[in-house]
Amino acid sequence: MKEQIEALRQRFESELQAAQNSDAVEKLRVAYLGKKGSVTDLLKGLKAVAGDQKKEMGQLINQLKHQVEEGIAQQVEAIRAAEEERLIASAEQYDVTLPVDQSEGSYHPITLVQRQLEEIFSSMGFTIEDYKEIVTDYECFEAVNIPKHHPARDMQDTYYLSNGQLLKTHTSAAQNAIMRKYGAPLRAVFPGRCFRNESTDACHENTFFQMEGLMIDKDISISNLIYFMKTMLSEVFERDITVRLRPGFFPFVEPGFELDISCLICGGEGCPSCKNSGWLELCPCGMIHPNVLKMGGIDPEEYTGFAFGLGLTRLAMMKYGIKDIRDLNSGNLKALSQFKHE
Ligand code: FA5
Repeated sequence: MKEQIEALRQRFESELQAAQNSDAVEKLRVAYLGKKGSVTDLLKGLKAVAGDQKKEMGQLINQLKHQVEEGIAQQVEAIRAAEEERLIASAEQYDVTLPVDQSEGSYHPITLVQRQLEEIFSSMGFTIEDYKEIVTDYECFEAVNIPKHHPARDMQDTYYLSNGQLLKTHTSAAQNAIMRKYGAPLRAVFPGRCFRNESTDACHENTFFQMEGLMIDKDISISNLIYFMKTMLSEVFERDITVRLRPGFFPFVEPGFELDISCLICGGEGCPSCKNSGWLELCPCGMIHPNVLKMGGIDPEEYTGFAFGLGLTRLAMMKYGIKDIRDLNSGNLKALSQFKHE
């Protein structure tokens, strides 16, 4: 049997040398290690070997088996490396000294409206603030007067991290930190990406942008709120647009309003972009609730203020006539590269 094992080893070595592609190596594997392979046959034949030689023959066959396994693995790797080399050598050669394509890129429409708004609010004395996307339950809800189990939370289901933090559902999540950072008087806007676990349609996305605004000072009233909203909208759209203000409930403002604009896609007739109502909810707002001021470290006896939460993504839709909000996150350059900074 010893000679038989040695003969098989030599045959394997020469056949392995000859196997120069993965199919041939696979055939070899089956021929030696498969159910009916030569090595397997040898192992089966051990039964017939006399007791005193069984151990030695068993060891020799196992050595051969390992040699075959290793040889096959090495050959597979060698073939893969050779194939890679071949591909690299035959790949198209690039000339790194050629000039780059200098055709102009473009800003995302949301970036354009955000920058325009930042300019408008800066000119009215507001600072521009940045804030995190991952926030605590306290920042997103409790600090804006939405305690645990409050029904207002149902409107803002979101994505939770295993440590209890969450992706912010609205830019109002930064109100508390910004009040604490600057105190009163305060004028600030803070744009940001928001996330909600909701089904998407032509005017709802699960990821969208808002711009929050806060103005806090002595004697701030609803007239100030209306003035700033009107100024902002007329500057953004650079034309007359029809707006309506109606009561709206948000636990962090009292009184609260919904500010809608007449849909500019359908001219108010009703279309999928405005859920066929002719109006688009754009900028809820209201007078900051005393509890929210208190939690922000500001004395509500001394100061009052207004807050708004502008839907930046929807504003971009209206300004640029984009019918479906989902186009804005599509990454489709054909659609998105049409918008240049005017
Ligand atoms: C809020 O998020 C409040 N934090 C806004 C606020 C701030 C009110 C300060 C009062 C004072 P609301 O859930 O309605 O409210 O969202 C505000 C705006 O964000 C909406 O009017 C809309 O323009 C935009 N928005 C909300 N959900 C989506 C969505 N899924 N897709 C796109 N835009 C959305």
